[in-house]
Amino acid sequence: VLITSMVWFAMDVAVIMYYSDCASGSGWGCSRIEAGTSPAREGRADHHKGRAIRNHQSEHDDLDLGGWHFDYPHPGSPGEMGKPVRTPAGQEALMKEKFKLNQFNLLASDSISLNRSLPDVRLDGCKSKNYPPLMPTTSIVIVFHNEAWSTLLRTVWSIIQRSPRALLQEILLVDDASERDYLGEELEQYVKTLPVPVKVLRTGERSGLIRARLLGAREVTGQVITFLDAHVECTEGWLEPLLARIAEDRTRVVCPIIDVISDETFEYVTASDMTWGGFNWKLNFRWYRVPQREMERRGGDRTQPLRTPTMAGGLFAIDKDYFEKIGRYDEGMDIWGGENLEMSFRIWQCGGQLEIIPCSHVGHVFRDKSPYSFPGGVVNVVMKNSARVAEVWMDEWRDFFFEMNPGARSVDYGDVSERRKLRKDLKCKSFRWFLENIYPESQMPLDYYYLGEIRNVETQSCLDTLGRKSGENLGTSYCHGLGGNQVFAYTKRQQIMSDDNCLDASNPSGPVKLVRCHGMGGNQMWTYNQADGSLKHVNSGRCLQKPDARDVTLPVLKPCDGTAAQQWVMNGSFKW
Ligand code: LR7
Ligand code: MN
Repeated sequence: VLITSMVWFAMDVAVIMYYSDCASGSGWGCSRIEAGTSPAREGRADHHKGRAIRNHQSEHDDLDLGGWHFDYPHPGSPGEMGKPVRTPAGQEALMKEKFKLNQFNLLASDSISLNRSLPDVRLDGCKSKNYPPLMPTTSIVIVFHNEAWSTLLRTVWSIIQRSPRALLQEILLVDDASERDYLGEELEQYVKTLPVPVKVLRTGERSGLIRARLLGAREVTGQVITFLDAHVECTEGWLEPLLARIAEDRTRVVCPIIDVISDETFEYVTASDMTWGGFNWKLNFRWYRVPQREMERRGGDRTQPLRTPTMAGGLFAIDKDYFEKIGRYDEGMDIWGGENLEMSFRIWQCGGQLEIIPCSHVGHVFRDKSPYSFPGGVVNVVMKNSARVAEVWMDEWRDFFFEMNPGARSVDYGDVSERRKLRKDLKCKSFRWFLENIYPESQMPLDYYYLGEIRNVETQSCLDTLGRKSGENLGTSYCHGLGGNQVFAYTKRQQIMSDDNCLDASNPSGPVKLVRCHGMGGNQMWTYNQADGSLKHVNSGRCLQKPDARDVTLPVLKPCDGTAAQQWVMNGSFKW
């Protein structure tokens, strides 16, 4: 073991030195790898300067870049060091047209070299960390549907450039039935010229990212599977801290900090290390600020792993055997969505740990819209996947999802008995355990009396957030019975919640507002009297009343008088 680990160590150091040498511009001259098109297509094979030219350290087999050599960073080339790319004057129309292909600025992406340089964005404390000499190897699985050439290959090149060769077993590209010619034979030829093993696998028919990843995972020969989206860029030192956490404990599932690559300019922008993953009542994944208690658990050290309730889903590493043991993915999920929450809940509830590793940074092209089709319709697909998550993992808290999306009740979400069996076989803990121990800050209250619409007896209108945000006024409107903005929970802590927000009145004669729930009582405490239907604001002693003539959508606080205007019905199952 000692000998092996020494060899490993030596290789790592050599590899890391090699790459940082290149990054600092010293050593060998390096050529820029053109982005927009594959060398094969445009006959630019000159970037591949012949296999005979090997690098200075060619005696180390693991350092052989197969004849590729870099001029690095590439002076004068767009986007170097993660800088934004400006669209040249006169190209705006073309830019707009090409944007539609992938919902990002393809013109910009195509102008940036495939092996562009990036800043080292890590905290200083990360740069001096020592990692175990013996670490598992990883296979990287990247699934894609109609991905652009330049973003896909820049993903691959960023891995090649910035991963210690000894740790990188292979890259598996899983094509999920793309309809673009260059992703066919041409891609297969291109990857053969790369200095690391890259395989192209194909699903044959559109199976969605979840089943495409399952296909990739089956072919993995490394000890760890690292999943990445197909439009990312890995930065200096991204891989070692991920694998180190798994080397210590194979039940850890680890994510990098996901930085932002602008969909407009391809600028590399670092994301906050103070956010983690949560979810709302609709079961959308959302970023939230890391609470103080987690900062304290880490002793205020921002380089320490963060125990996140959920993950975004696209970028994470997991031990291969653990992936199998914990139930891979839910094969019943289609196209996109939900699988990230499913895996997050499953990991925590079944004894694993989910972490964000702040020393690992990978950029991702975030976009506003999805560029591809969703066979079956985007709403149905995502609702189906989320319904499966709710049904299998969330126990009674599944009601939050179904109240918000009454339509999901009639979606055919298929058979979940296998997944429920998995939960039982693995002796997984309850969703209550998850909320109590992992995510006490969750928007889903632990104990609540009521969940549903709140209707005024006189007007027969319902309280409605009208889709407003924190800090804005509460509204009312015609009761539509469609959930969403008319769903409220009355909690054991006497809050009236709607997703992230609570009804809050800081001024007894002012409007009732929606404010982020703080859980400290105060202006967010209400007493509901089931017998007379009154909703009393505790601090002011006033009662919630239907809107008056001045603003017909704005409920008001008035001295309690027991009239129908102050009577509210919480209809349905009221749990006292
Ligand atoms: O049918 C499909 N087949 C595919 O192969 C649909 C998609 N895909 C591929 C696609 O080409 C891409 O490489 O799957 C990958 C993810 O799809 P994106 O990039 O269109 O979606 P996204 O970035 O919004 O996806 C986020 O949420 C998804 C929920 O299913 C997945 O978990 C993605 O991996 C996830 N991406 C990230 O976590 C990156 C950070 C985004 C955030 C927050
Ligand atoms: Mn993505």
